[in-house]
Amino acid sequence: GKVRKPTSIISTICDDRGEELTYAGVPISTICDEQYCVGDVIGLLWFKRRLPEYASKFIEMCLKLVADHGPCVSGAHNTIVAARAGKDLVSSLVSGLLTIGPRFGGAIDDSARCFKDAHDRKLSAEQFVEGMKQKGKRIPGIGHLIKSADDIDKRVLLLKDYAKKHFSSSSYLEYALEVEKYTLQKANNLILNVDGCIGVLFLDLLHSCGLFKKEEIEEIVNVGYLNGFFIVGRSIGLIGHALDQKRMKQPLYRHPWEDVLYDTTPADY
Ligand code: Q5B
Repeated sequence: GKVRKPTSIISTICDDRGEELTYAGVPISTICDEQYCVGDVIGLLWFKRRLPEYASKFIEMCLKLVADHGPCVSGAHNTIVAARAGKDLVSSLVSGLLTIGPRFGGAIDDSARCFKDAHDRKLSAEQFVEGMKQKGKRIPGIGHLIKSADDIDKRVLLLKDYAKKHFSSSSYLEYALEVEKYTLQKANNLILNVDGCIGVLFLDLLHSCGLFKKEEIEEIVNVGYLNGFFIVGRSIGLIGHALDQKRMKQPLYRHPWEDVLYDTTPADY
């Protein structure tokens, strides 16, 4: 019989060989005719299935809410500096994207992992928080540089409200809110932040929508899909910042001397 030559690449999300491109088996004409939204397309290309409308809308809500948070955050700052150094759009964009990580915007996957583990092991909020402290680790998804219990992050409120209206279970969110109650006793800014809220709400969505087996949820959390929402969403704002600087023909940026503490005392080894 015929012997199939082993291929160098396996791809399971889209097929461009036929007359019409398909995303997870759905032709792009259907995607346009039936007005799939960007959340639906993410459902097909990341999760390989059609998500229910409320789930696709939730993804879009995450993208919209993280699209920008002003010029002062790490990502926008880097993008602005790169654009003002004359770099092209893609270089300015990636310069900002590369700041996304455990402290800034990229805490969604780790917060889902940590809260899932603590919730599933039925740790109390105190056991979880103090356990992380003993390990010398910060809780991903907790804390914010400018938002606090007195200056509530509207994005988090909107996400929580959406889940309350549309999700059939919010057990991970409720657990995270217990943790927040505990951390707020330590400091006013140790809130459940936007990364943490997206992380735990996505756990609730995956568990309650009835489309994912337990092993699939484990895989999604372990592989790390969820920072993708911040990366895609914030790209919209970072591109905006790069174009803004170019439109205004802003000159090369140089940080002012007076904002640097020059302490050049030789190290005392
Ligand atoms: N402490 C966010 O730190 C920040 C603690 C904690 C336990 C924690 C910090 C943190 C986890 C990472 C995370 C996502 C660096 C944030 C985002 C998107 C954004 C950004 C924007 C946007 C802030 C003071 C005391 C110390 C610490 C303790 C702090 N965090 N303990 N778990 N998580 N969070 N990142 O305020 O006893 O004095 O030593 O790493 O979730 O990135 O808008 O800016 O849209 O762009 O500088 O919203 O929380 O706190 O370092 O002065 O610490 O609090 O151990 O205790 P801060 P520090 P002690 S959302």
